[in-house]
Amino acid sequence: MSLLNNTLSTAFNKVAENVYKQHFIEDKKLEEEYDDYRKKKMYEDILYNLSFLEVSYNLEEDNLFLEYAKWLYELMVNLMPDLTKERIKEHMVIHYNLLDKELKKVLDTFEYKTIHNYLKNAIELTKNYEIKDKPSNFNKGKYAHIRETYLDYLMKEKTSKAIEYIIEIEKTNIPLEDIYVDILQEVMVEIGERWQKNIISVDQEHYMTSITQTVLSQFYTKIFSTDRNGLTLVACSVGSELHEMGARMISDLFEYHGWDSTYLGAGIPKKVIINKVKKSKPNLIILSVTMPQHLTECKEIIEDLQKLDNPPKIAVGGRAFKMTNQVWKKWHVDISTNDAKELLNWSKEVFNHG
Ligand code: B12
Repeated sequence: MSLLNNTLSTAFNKVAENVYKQHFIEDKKLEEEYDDYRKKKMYEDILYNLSFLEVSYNLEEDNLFLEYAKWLYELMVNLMPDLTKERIKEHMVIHYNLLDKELKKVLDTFEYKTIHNYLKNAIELTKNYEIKDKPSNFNKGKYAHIRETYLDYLMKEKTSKAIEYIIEIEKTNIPLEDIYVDILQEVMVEIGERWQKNIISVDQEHYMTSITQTVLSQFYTKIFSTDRNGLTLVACSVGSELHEMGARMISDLFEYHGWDSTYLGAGIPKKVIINKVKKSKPNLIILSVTMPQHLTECKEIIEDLQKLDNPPKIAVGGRAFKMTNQVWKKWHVDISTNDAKELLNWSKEVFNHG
């Protein structure tokens, strides 16, 4: 009874095609409102929505689809300022109803019942949803000014000033852990918010990400010059996930605390991860997931890791887990934390290192 292995995955394209075509038939105004670019995005979004339905179903995490429905509605409102919020709600309700109709044709009764409920709840939520500002740490606390100054340099594309600024800040005795987690990570979250609100464009977001990665590499001499503690870890992002800064930050900070880290980045096939663990026998494996669609693969990797003789301690985390109802507690993992600092604290207790 897995959507991933059976019906939905193989039927994705057909369902998406039918939903797309039907939407233009049922909602005549759409043709005037959507240019070619919007039409292309609409088709991509249908596939995306299906993948979120699938992972919610596979992991029995109904809240995941609702969180996604909120995010999608907000994104559409921001991307299409020429349309009213009520009109966008109409788009979404028609879309969810069409998904329901098409999925009824391809799913078995049990699958459809669950999916129907997800879509019904998403329709209810969308109809009543009001966009509110999300709680953010960006402008709060002792590092607010540093975050704002750094992001301001990035907004103005003052590359060398941005990099030098963080290098100088580090010399003022702010712990490296705080620079990573409380400053740079928070700035990245704010960058994501600004992208979603259509305040910054995709190229700006890519540029800011790339500069922040350059900033991280400025600390390598410091990170790699600490005493070793004899512990090893392997870290990576799961599946076709492209978000890899979280796993990298964790690797860097553990390296700084004496671990030998092997950071594999993103796009690593499941088999390669398992073979690497078999070969290197690390004390800890870090699996990072940002986009919820990759949670199913993460679960599969964990199942395969558990089959090994003497598996390493397994840690999972990343934004995707924060969207679930602590799904990791149903899996055989040792820990999940919100950020790298919390994971370090856990590891100090479990592995007894300084
Ligand atoms: C940079 C970025 C990108 C870059 C990533 C580049 C790179 N080299 O990593 C690029 C441009 C590739 C990208 C692409 C996309 N992105 Co993006 N991206 C971001 C952004 C702005 C920052 C991510 C980041 O680096 N954060 C900093 C790191 C350090 O934080 P972190 O990953 O959360 O990690 C910390 C903790 O979570 C934790 N942690 C992480 N891993 C682990 C593991 C363990 C074991 C533990 C214990 C803890 C842990 O510790 C870490 C350190 O403290 C986020 C915004 C956000 N809120 O995260 C959007 C965001 C994640 N992206 C988003 C989207 C939609 C996309 C795209 C779909 C856009 C598109 N239409 O193409 C694609 C999808 C690509 C894919 N297939 O994966 C959305 C996701 C929304 C959703 N519905 O889930 C976000 C939230 C933006 C937004 N506000 O809407 N993105």
